[in-house]
Formats: sequence, structure tokens, C-alpha cells
Amino acid sequence: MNVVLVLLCIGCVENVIFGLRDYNKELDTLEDTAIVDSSDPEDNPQPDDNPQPEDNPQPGDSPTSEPDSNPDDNPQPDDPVEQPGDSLANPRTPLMGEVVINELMIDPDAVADRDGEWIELWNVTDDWIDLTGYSLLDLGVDDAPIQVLNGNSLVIPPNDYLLICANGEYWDNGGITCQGSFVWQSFGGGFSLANGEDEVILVSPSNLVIDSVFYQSGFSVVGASMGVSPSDANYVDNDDLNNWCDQWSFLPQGDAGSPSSMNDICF
Ligand SMILES: [Ca+2]
Ligand SMILES: [Ca+2]
Ligand SMILES: [Ca+2]
Repeated sequence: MNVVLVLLCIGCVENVIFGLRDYNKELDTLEDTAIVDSSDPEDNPQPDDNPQPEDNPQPGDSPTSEPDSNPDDNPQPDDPVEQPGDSLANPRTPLMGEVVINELMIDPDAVADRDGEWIELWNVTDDWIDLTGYSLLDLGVDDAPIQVLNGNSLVIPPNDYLLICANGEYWDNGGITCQGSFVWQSFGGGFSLANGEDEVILVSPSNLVIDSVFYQSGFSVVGASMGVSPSDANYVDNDDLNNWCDQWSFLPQGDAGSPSSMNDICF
């Protein structure tokens, strides 16, 4: 009987020992699982943490910054580019024949010659022509720069006139409105229109002749200017004195002339 009890007790102890081993194994398994499950989901990259499509430029997206230069600031192919001669602010200098000696007051009667002589120049081009720095001279001693009168300009509008006068004062020169003047001197140191024979030569600052007219004694008329007929108003045909005649339009102080307007027709 005692032997049986002892064997039974040994069996109990073994069962207890093996039971404890099984229990410990299950416990280890449970702990391993718990370690994995206890990891914080926020420690791992989540799908939402990846760059989103909206963060990258898309083919249809507009650029967010404006171009540095505005197209309106740059000349476009259709914009005309201003050329010399196109405006008062951008005139050009004349070539030979582009400004014509058109009318001469050689022998005024209403006032003295030193006050009443004047020269009408005609710009035959469609451009604005600048005579700043140009001079009047003859084949003798006369050589005078054209001077601009106060408030005026020596730029001639297209197809328009420039009046160069010995005296720029309207009330002293026979009633002529002038843009330029010259120093009147008969024998050097200036310029004048001799009542006999003389020459009128318009030259550039580099002495390029723009136009010239030579006239003989008996050409001028007392109290009237001499003008080239409008149909012959060019730098070649104005060399023929037969194309000139005394003007018959009245001037304010009694003489005749057509300053700053088309010449009277020669009959
Ligand atoms: Ca004279
Ligand atoms: Ca000429
Ligand atoms: Ca005229």
C-alpha cells in the first residue's frame, strides 16, 4: 500500500512539473506576441505620410511666378521703329537739293535793306529737316551761320518753309515772321543780298552745298521779293533766272512777297 502511494506521489510531482513547463511555454508565446502588438503604429511610416500628388507640379498646372519681363515692354515686330526725319524730336540733316532756296527779298522798300532782307527756304522732302549749324555764304566774303530766334527752331516740317531774316523783329523787318536770322554785313563778317549781282549758297557745317542760286544785276525789283515759280521749285531749275519772278502778294508794311507760303505763280 505504501509503495503504491509513493508511486502515485511521484506521478503527481511529474505531472505538476510538466504542467508548469507547458504553462511557461504558453506564457513566452503570449509575451512575444504582446511585444509585436504593442509597437506604436505612429512610429512607422504611414501611407498618408508620402508626398501627395498635389505637392508635385502637374502637367496642367500654371506657373505660380510671373515672367520677369512684360512682353509689352519689348518692341513687337508690328511696332514701327522711328527713323531719323520722322518727327520734330528726331529730325535728319538734308542731302543736296532736299532744301531749296525758294524766295529772296533782295531790295525791300518799306524798310532798310539791313532790316528787310530775308531768304525763304523750302523743305521739299516728307521728313523733318534740321538746319542747325548750317550757313549762308557767297563767292566773296559773306559767310554767316544761320542763328535760331528765341522760341523758334531751325527744324523744317515736311514740305514746309523756313524764314531766315536779317532782322527777326516783325515790326522792324516789314512784317515778316522769321524762325532764323543772320548777321547783316555787306562786306564780310556776315551776309547780305546785294541789289546787283550776288550768290546765295546754303552749306552744311562740313561745307556740303545743299543749294545755290546766282543772280545778275537787274534781277531784283525794288519793294518786291523774287520767287521761283512753284513748278520749277527744285535745286536745278532754280538756277535758271527765267524761272523766277517778282512776287505780288501784299506784305503788312506795303512791300510784296509770299513768305512762308507757296510762291506766287510767274506769268
Ligand atoms: Ca539788298
Ligand atoms: Ca540751285
Ligand atoms: Ca514763298
